Amino acid sequence: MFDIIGDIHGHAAALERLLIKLGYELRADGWQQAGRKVIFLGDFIDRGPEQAKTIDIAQRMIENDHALAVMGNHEFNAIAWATEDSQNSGAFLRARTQKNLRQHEAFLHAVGADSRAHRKTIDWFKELPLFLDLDHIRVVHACWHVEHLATLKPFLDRHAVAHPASWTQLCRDGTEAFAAAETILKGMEIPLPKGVEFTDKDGHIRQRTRTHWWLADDDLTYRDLAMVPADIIEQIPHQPVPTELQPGYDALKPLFIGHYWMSGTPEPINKHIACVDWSIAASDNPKAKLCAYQWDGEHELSADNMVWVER
Ligand SMILES: [Mn+2]
Repeated sequence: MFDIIGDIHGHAAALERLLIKLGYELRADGWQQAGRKVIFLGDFIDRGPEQAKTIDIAQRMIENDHALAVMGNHEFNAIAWATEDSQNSGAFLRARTQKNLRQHEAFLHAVGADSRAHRKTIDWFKELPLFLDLDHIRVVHACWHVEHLATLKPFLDRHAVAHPASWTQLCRDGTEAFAAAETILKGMEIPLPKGVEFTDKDGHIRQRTRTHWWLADDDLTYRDLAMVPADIIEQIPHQPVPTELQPGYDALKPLFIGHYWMSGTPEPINKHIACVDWSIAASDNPKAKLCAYQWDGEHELSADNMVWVER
């Protein structure tokens, strides 16, 4: 049985408290519990204070068969930051701009930029599967999108990127492979109807919105589907959304996702999907939580199985 743990972002102390709460013990070969395994949802790094330690804990659990993991968008970005673009000499797959550096510099500091430890960590990130489709549950960082998963398939071996050369394609904006990796790791974005835009909290004008991608219904409107802050939702019109922009979720197996910085009291999104990211790295939230879902084989998910610690 599995304990699915959400985005950690370098909060190793909270991770250890959560593992204890879930019944894991620290032994010579890492944290473990007979009969159970952890599944990490990705986003081990960026933002938090103990990123190297977080990686160490997860890596040892995985190596000793006490855990599985999928990749988060922060690991994907870390790979792209560290990987030279084979088609543009001197450039990297993620542009080394000031903005991208700011997002990533705590990690670079933690491992030592361009050090051996950095390279080893990136090699480990590259081995992480982009999703898991197990016998009874599914796991992906942000969005289970059947067509995008199919697009990624030729690049993968046991759900991890098979060939080093594939990173160039997966990171090339404008390709189908890039759109697929973006969507499953960062969630689905759709264009708003023609002429509709909104201003986000940073003052940027947006013509696209993140979505509650798991919803699907003939009557759904852009306002139903848009995932924007409460003070912005009124700017999104109640206009029907074309059904091809609603992947929905088939609910054949329970699905676990992270990524969405939930707040409030942890509970599943619905009977078939639980988001286990409760914003441990949100510095402005005194109730920031690291959360897990204790899965015991049930087909319908329950709020009773959400377990968490506060920062
Ligand atoms: Mn994320």
